[in-house]
Amino acid sequence: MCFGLVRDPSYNCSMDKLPLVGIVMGSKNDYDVLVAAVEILRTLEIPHEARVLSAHRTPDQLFAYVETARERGLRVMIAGAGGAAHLAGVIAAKTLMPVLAVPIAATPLNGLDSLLSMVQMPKGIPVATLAIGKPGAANAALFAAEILALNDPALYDRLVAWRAARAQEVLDQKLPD
Ligand code: RP5
Repeated sequence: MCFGLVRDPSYNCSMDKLPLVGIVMGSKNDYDVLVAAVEILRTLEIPHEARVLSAHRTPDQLFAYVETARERGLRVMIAGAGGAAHLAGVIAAKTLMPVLAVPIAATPLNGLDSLLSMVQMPKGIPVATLAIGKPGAANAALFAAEILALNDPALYDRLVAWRAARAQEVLDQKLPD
């Protein structure tokens, strides 16, 4: 459930609070990658929503979504898409919220097409592009958390604990004899 202004049942909301992070993907098939972002946001207790919208196939609906995003409480956008991936750039063109882009390997070019489409934004419309695939999706969520933690000490503490746990995982690794 989502409280507040969200009435569209196609929104996938989380944590019974107004979402702070909006995840948009160009196809349901991209969710296999974007789920890595969802998992991080859940772990860090950051309210979020996820939705399928395509820059090419549903441009009007994408514009409508982005135009109301800030007034609905969203503060950071994560956009994942494959191929000629214009999703993040189009979102960035319509908002001043930070837009974090996740390139997805969805074509025979294995994500390089998506990476270059996202990273080569023209001066004036910034998009922060992460790595191709799940590592990029996870890092997009962590980056979103770092942005939100600037004004949320409790979230900052959760990030500190999350990173300490990752360090401990490495220190606990044992090599075979
Ligand atoms: C992009 O085209 C989507 O982001 C997806 O990665 C890719 C292929 O879309 P589908 O044919 O899987 O729906 O717009």
